[in-house]
Amino acid sequence: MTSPHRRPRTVTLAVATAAAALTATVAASPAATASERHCISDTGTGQERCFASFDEAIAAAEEEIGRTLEEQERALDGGGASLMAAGADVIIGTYFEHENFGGATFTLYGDGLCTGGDDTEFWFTFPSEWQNLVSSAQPWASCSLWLHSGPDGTGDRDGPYRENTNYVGDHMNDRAVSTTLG
Ligand SMILES: [Ca+2]
Repeated sequence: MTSPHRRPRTVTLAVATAAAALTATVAASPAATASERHCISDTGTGQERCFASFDEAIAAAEEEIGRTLEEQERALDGGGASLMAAGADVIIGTYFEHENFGGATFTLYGDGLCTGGDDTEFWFTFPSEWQNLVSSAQPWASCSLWLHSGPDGTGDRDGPYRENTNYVGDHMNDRAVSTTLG
């Protein structure tokens, strides 16, 4: 045991400094927390738009694909043949910040009519502010969703999430950097 009193003192100072830094950050940008963001992105272009509510985000995604979620669901119930023939865009899935579909949301849309099998048909790397955040997921169309700890579908993965998943599981919770779709 050499100088038992030094270490705890150092730790206390570090914590105090971190707390001060956190206070300063919060004071500087009170409205910019990730939990207030509801974003949509095109899988092809990666172009992202964000809104204040999930409803607004979904409405914008519906406008992008030219069809409401309800209409999409009806088309998919019929086997999706009409969508596939038209080369239509679909709303693919939503990724949530918290368990039970809570917090900030990130919704993907694009020409992603998947077979729902085990093969990866395409991947998408989340924008940096959406990485290491996802805790629940909801597929809207025919794609199975996987989550990966690395970019471009690399690293550890978990899935497939084929149904509404209120918790992605301990393996990939708050670790996803990219998603693959199949
Ligand atoms: Ca989370």
